Amino acid sequence: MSAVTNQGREHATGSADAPALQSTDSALLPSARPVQLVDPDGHHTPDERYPSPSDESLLGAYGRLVAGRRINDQANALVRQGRMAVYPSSHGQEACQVAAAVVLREEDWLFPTYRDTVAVITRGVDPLEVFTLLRGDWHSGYDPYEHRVATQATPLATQLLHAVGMAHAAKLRGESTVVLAMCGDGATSEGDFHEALNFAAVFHVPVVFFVQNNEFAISVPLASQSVAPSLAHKAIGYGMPGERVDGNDLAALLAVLGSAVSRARDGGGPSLVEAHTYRMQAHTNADDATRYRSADDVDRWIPKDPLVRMRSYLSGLDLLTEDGEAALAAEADAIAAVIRKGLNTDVEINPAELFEYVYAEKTTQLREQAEQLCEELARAVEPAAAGPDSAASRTEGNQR
Ligand SMILES: Cc1ncc(C[n+]2csc(CCOP(=O)(O)OP(=O)(O)O)c2C)c(N)n1
Ligand SMILES: [Mg+2]
Repeated sequence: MSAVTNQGREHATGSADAPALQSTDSALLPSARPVQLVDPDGHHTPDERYPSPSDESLLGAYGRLVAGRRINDQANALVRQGRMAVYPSSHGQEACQVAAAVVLREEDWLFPTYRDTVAVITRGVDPLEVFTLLRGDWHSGYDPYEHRVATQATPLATQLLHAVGMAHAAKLRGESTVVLAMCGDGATSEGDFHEALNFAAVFHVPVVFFVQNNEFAISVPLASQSVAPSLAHKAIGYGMPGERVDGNDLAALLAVLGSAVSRARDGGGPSLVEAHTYRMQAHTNADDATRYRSADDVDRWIPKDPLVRMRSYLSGLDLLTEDGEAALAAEADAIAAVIRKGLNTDVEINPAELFEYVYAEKTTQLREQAEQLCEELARAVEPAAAGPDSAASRTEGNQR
């Protein structure tokens, strides 16, 4: 007895006649070593399965890499200056960020995590709208539909299910949309990760799961998170291909993610790509990474920096001159200046907006909470008339 799934694989319904594995199954396994096209010294390391991206696309993506690093540096500075509440930096992971955005077409969708700000900006979202969220004064600073980028998700792995739903809908409508869903190594331990991958595989939807394995989930190292041979190996358990890639090699990322996206667009179904990279900085500004890892561990990753590597590679081919490099740095500085100016401009906050746009119609509890807050705010203002020692006049004094 056997049952046929929508992919045509036959499953035995009795253990006695369990089917033999198909000869193609081992093709679902990832490479023994992460795919690399440019080594840390900037030398080309060809891989017959993945042709190198064109010089033009590499140079274009390198410009985004320079901007991405500058955006991370600027955001960190703004946090220290108290202009932004929190920033999960992708310093050192910028090659993953840039590749995830540039392999997609306009009609595709990107589902990012909280750490993927550079990917969101590379996809075209206005940096100031992105940072509005991280400043903490709006629900989400950008319209997801404008550039087809879902809101950045803080709850781990929830976005993977949303991404699969989006891909499933696109398939039912007969659209050519591909969805790229990002998550971290820690998120692969979530039940939502399992549900998303299983659903995607069974319904054969056009989604690429992109795991940035930066070796930590806050303070938890990967070894305490998973003992799978690699995170990419998890794919075969769902019946989809998994691949591993050097997450600090922009060329390899463009090739591997580009191939996964094309496969999904051509009806090949979902796949999982694991990028091996490293979180060079603390989890966020609220974390002290020196409590759980040594400076030596971090230093070992400095020579693998994605930016330096691509610069050496492109300079070695005479594709990048000093003038070209200076022009890219100036463009990145201009983006940083816009971010700085925007975040140094004080905005009027209306606390009552907290309750708007949560539901089309407010629930009873939400209405009560909104009324309670408005009453409290009004009470804080009323005693102003009572004299110079009142709470309101003290508040006013503090704001000068
Ligand atoms: C469902 C859920 N559980 C726990 C948390 C708390 N939390 C926030 S970030 C994080 C670590 C995630 O690590 P990883 O997925 O590797 O992503 P990274 O921060 O390294 O990019 C945890 C446990 C959360 N945000 N959501
Ligand atoms: Mg991680």
